[in-house]
This record gives sequence, C-alpha cells and structure tokens, in this order.
Amino acid sequence: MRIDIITIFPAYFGPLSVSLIGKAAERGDISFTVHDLRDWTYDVHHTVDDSPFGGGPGMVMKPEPWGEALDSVAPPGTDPLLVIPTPAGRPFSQRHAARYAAEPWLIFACGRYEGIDGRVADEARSRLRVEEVSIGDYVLAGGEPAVLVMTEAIGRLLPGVLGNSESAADDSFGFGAGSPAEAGSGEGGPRAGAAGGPMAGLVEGPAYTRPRVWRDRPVPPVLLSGDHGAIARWRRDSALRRTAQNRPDLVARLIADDQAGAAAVGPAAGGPADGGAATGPGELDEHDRAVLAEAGFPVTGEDVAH
Ligand code: JAH
Repeated sequence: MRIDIITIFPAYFGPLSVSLIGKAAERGDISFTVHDLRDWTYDVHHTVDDSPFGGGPGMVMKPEPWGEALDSVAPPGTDPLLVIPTPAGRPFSQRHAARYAAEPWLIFACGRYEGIDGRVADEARSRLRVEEVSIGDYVLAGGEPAVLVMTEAIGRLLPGVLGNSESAADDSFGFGAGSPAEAGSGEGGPRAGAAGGPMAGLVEGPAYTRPRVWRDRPVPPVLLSGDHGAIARWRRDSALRRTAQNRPDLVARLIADDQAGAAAVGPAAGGPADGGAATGPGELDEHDRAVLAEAGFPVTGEDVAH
C-alpha cells in the first residue's frame, strides 16, 4: 500500500518510522511519502493561509498550493483515495480502517488553521474519490494527529503487520472472525455488530498475564482451567459487562439488532421472543440477556425496557 501525506509540518510524521507501522514500511508492506505543502508556494514567505471571506476569526488555507500539490501527487489518470481529516467529516470507524486497508493508494491532506478553502475538496471530487472524516468530536490544531491515528488503525490491518490475523477480528469494534467486513465488504454491507463473530459490536473485556497472583489479586480462575468453551463464554460475559458499563450506545445497538433479528425470524420460529437460543451471529442468547440485565440493561424478547 502507498500512502502520501501533504502537510505544512512534515516533521510531525517522524513517528511513522517506529513501531509496527515502521516495521511494515521497512519490509515494503507500506510506503510513506510526506510532502511539504510549502513546496507549492512561490512567494518569499511561502504563504499557505489568508483571511476568511465573510469575516470571522482565524485563517483559511489558500486553495492554490493545495490544487498544485494534489495535481502533482495524483496526476491525471491516477486513482488514489483522498482522505481529508476535519471535525466536520463523517466519523472514522474500524469499518473505515478496514476499507482503507484494502485500498492500494491513499492520500491524506492535513489542514491547519480554520481548515482548507472549500473549493479544494469540491474540485478534487471532480476527478478523485474524496472522503472527509473525523476521528472524534473535538477540535485539533490540524489534521496531522488524526492522520497518525488513522495510519495506525489501517497499518495494523495489513497482511503481515499484526502477525496474527485473528487478534484483529476479535478486537473491540472488530467484526469478528469470518464476518462480512473481514471478507472485504464495503460500506454498503451490514455495520459492525449487525453480523460477525462472537465479539462483534462489543468492546473487549480485560486481559491477564503472569503472575497468576499479583498484589493479592488472582487472575480469574476460568482462564487457567483449560476449558476453552468456558473461557469463551467468560470472555463474552466480561465484554458484555464492560460494554454495558462504558458504551450504552453499543448496547442499544446490540439490543435493537437482536430484536430486528427476532422479528425477521418470527416469535413462532424459536426466535428470542419465545425465550429460545440466539438464532444467528450477533444475536443475544438467554445468558447474554441475563448478563446485560445484571449490568442494568434489562432485555425482554418483546421490547427494550430502557
Ligand atoms: C483542525 C484542520 N476529528 C478530529 C479532528 C480532525 C481534524 C481537525 N480537528 C479535529 C482539524 C484544524 C484544521 C483539521
């Protein structure tokens, strides 16, 4: 995979040469090229910003350097995906990371100040695929940290980077082994949690390693039992509990998807409405419902008491 980054602070991307992503770059699994936007300015001060039309605080990035930079990095006839981090973008998720990891070529355009003149994205859209994305509801001083975040999320999904393709599938927000996103489905497919492996739509519970007892605290005994079925059940329970504690939004989605599944099957067909076992991946079984109820999310087969 090729990644180009356009920024006024190339030094910000020093971290790309360390850790997993740096090793992937050394192996040639990813190539990074960082471009200084000021290379496409021609005045003595290498000006990249100007006052906003219509008034208001701050400065806006001038369109001309951006137009030339994008023409130069993505000449006519090329087909990269241009990603522009902005707090006004669509929320970046694990689903985006998986989709971007399947692209051969990404360009990231890092804005500063109050953002890039709006015509730049519009003009780029006339010849490239362009996505404006946000990594969260807060305002940074520029897009650079968001690009580091996204490249980390993308890079660890590339074949060979993580070294263990299973651990990505079971991650918090992972799609679960064998799920549609893992098979490369795009944004048209079911969202995370609508289908997938046993942990789809949940955050992960805690993990443990040696020593077996630390500061009087033993590791949960089931993890030492060798009973892989009991361990999987315990991990799902702890994931459900932590999701209930920290992410009520994800629990609401799990419950809604579970009931949509039950409605599609019908109460007479043994769906959760008659208290039966879960009918498909991503649905809740009786034990899940008991764990959620104990964590403050009572779920009946008929509706959500929340
Ligand atoms: C701030 C250009 N979603 C995080 C995020 C991403 C980008 C920016 N801020 C927050 C940003 C100033 C200029 C981009």
